Amino acid sequence: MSQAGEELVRGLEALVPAMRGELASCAAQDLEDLRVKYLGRKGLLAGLLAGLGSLAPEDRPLAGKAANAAKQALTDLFAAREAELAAETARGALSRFDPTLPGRTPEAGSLHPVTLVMEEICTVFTGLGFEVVSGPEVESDWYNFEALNLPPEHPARDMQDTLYVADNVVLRTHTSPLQVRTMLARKPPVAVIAPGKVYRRDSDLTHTPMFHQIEGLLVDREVSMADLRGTLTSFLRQIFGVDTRVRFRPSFFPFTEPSAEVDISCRMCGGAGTLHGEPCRVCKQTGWVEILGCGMVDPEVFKAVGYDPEVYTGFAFGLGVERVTMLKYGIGDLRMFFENDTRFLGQFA
Ligand code: 2NM
Repeated sequence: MSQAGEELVRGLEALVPAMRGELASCAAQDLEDLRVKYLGRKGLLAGLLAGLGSLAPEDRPLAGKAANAAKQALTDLFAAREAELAAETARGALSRFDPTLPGRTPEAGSLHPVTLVMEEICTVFTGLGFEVVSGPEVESDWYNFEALNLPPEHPARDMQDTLYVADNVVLRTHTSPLQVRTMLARKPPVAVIAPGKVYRRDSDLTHTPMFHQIEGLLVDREVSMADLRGTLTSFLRQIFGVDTRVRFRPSFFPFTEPSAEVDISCRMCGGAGTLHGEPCRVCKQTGWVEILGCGMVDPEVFKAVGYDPEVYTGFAFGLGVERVTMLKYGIGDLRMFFENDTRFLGQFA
C-alpha cells in the first residue's frame, strides 16, 4: 500500500480511541456536539473519507474497508454512551422522587343537596308504586292553567306570578302540566310523580325565580281522602323519620276539591315550640311546619283530560324541594342553594 493509503488508514483507526476518550467525559447536554464533531457532514470522519478518492485505485479496497469499520465503530460507541447517559438521567429523577410525601388528592364533585333530596323523594314514591315522569319546562297556557281549572279570568291566576315566553306560552309555574300530559296519554289507573324545575316571577330572601317541585297524582276507581292521608303520612315518615307527626288542615287549590295543607311536627324543637327556653325560629312556636299541599282532583280537571269523573277519583299533591331540603338538614337560608359555595355543597358528599 502506498504511504498515502497507510496514513489514511491510520487516521481512520485513530478516530475510534479518540472518540471513546471524549465520550467518557462527556455530559448529556454535550453529546450532540460530539456526534457532529466525529460523525457530522463536515466532521472528522467525513474529512478523512474525502481523501479516499485521490488514493491509487489498488489502495482503495483496503482503505474503504477501514473507513466502513471506523464509521460502524464510531456509531456504536456513540449509541452506547447515549443509552448510558439516558439511564443515569432517569436514575437521577428517581432519587429526587420522595414517595413519603402526601399525594395530591383529586377534588371529587358531589350531588347538590336539592338533587339528593329530589332523588330520595322519588325513591320513596317509587317504593309506593308510583312512576317518575318528566317533560317540558316551557308550556302552553292550556297545560299550565286552562286544563287545571284555571280559566283566563280566574282570580287564582293572580296567585302565580307567571314568566311569559310569548302569548299563551309560559315557563311552567308548577309541574302539574306533567300530570295533565300523563292523563291525556294514559287511562287509569295512573300513579305518577313529576319532579322538576318550575319558574315564578318572584325573587326575595325566601323566593327564587326558579325552584324545584315534586307533584304526585293517583287516579283509579274509589280513590279516597283516606288513601291520600295514608300515602302522604307514609312518605313524610320515610323522609323525616318514623316519629314525625302529620296533620291535615283544610285549604284551597283550584285543581283540587277538597284541598288540604299538610304540616309535620317541627324537627328543630321536636314539636315543643321552644328550644333551650327560646321561641323556636323554625316553627315560630307553633310546633308545626307546613310541608305540602294536596287534595282530591277536581272533576273539572278530569273533564279537561277526558276522564269520566263519575267513574274515577284521584288525589294529587305538590311540594317544594328546596323547602323540604331546608327542613331536613336545618338550613336556614334559601340562598345557600344558589351560591355554589363548595364549602357548603361539599358537606353533602
Ligand atoms: C298541589 C296541591 C294540590 C296538583 C294537582 C294536580 C293535577 F294535575 F292532577 F290536577 N297536580 N298537582 C296539586 C294539588 C298540587 O301543589 C301544592
